Amino acid sequence: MTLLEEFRWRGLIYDVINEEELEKRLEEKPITLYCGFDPTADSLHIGSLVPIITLMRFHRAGHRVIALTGSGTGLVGDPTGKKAERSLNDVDTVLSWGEIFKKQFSHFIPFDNKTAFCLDNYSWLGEMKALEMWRDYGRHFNINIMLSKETVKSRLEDGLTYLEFSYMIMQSIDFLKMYQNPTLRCELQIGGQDQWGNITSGIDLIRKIEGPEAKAFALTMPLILKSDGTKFGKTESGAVWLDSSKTTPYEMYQFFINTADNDVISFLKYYTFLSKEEIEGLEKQMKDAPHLRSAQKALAREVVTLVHGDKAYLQAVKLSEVLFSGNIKELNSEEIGIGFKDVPSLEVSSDVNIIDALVDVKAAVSKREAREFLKNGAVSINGETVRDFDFLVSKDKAIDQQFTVIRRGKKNYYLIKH
Ligand code: 383
Repeated sequence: MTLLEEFRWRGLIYDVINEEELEKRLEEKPITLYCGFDPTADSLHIGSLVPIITLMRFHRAGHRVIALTGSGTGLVGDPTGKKAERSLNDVDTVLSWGEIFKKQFSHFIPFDNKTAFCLDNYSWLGEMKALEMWRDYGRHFNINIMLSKETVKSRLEDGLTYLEFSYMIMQSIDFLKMYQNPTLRCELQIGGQDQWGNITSGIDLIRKIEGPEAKAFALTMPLILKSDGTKFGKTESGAVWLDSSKTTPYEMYQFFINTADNDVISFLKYYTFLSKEEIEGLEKQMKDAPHLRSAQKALAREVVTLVHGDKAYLQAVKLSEVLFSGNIKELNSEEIGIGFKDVPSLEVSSDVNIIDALVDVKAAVSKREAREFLKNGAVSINGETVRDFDFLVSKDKAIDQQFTVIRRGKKNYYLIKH
């Protein structure tokens, strides 16, 4: 399989410019390509992961990759897909988020300044004079063409500012600059399908400035859709971030382990480096024994290991098993802090009676209900069923003298912090 054939099999290609030529070009000699990411938050999220992994696939296949942090463009804000103008972030904030992005990229891509580069468009856009922008570049942009791009068209009714309108020009300048740079000679830009208008406008600019013979390519990847039509990448508590202090490895593990059967094979193709044979094997296992969820387990294992490493992955598996079985005693306080990050919790300064604790942490609506739960054996404390109405929730019995985990029924967890 050629690289593009593999991408096609993985469902990674939404659109390509000059597909045949690109196919030939990739087989001939290494190409340089880039993908841009605007620092609009203090971490990359799961939506950035497919383009990052795609850069990794190109790099592993011997091509040269550029992960471009868009601190310059991030100060403007891509109107693509946005219903209204976003609030502008200040320069220091965007630059500091950009630094975080670079750190996160380097976790995935071994930047060596020969085959892999980590650049920031602030280094050229930040210095550009307004007159240069208008005279050298602006004059190549035809308003009619700009207006016909989907991202602009869709915003005309609601109002699009001049600042946002000019975003496309900046992204085009990036492609041109990296194309012109003799050590980079970047010929291909990749991005999600939402980026098509911005990428093709860059190719037009390259042709206008470098001549009609100039060869530049575009490849877009499909937006990830779930088979049930709901948005991918969001959990009840918000986006799935790559920063482990925002989304713990355990939460990411849970996110992927809960992938629907209808989605899991395509996600394995997008998100993992598992081979066609391995993925087809998992597909067969899913058909033969769907209850084992081998495909989901493989997906969660591959992604969590890629993003957070082996140790965090193993801890996430352990947490999942313990939370399922209820053997809370197997956890230490660090694991409890991670596993129970989002459960209802209560801080106490002295020992409390179990019935009061159940009511205070909102595991029961009344003392009467709390007694009922205890009587029925529905309550366990640190993994052991408690029926005694006089049981004391105490620091002494707490895990690492810090946490008491209350479980009510099969799935409801509560945390008492001592
Ligand atoms: C900036 C300067 C460039 C090239 C690209 C950019 C960023 C681009 C953009 N991308 C999105 C982002 O930053 O806004 N204008 O959040 C997302 N990307 C990638 C992918 C995606 C896109 O970072 O589809 C999802 O992740 O292209 O929405 O010279």
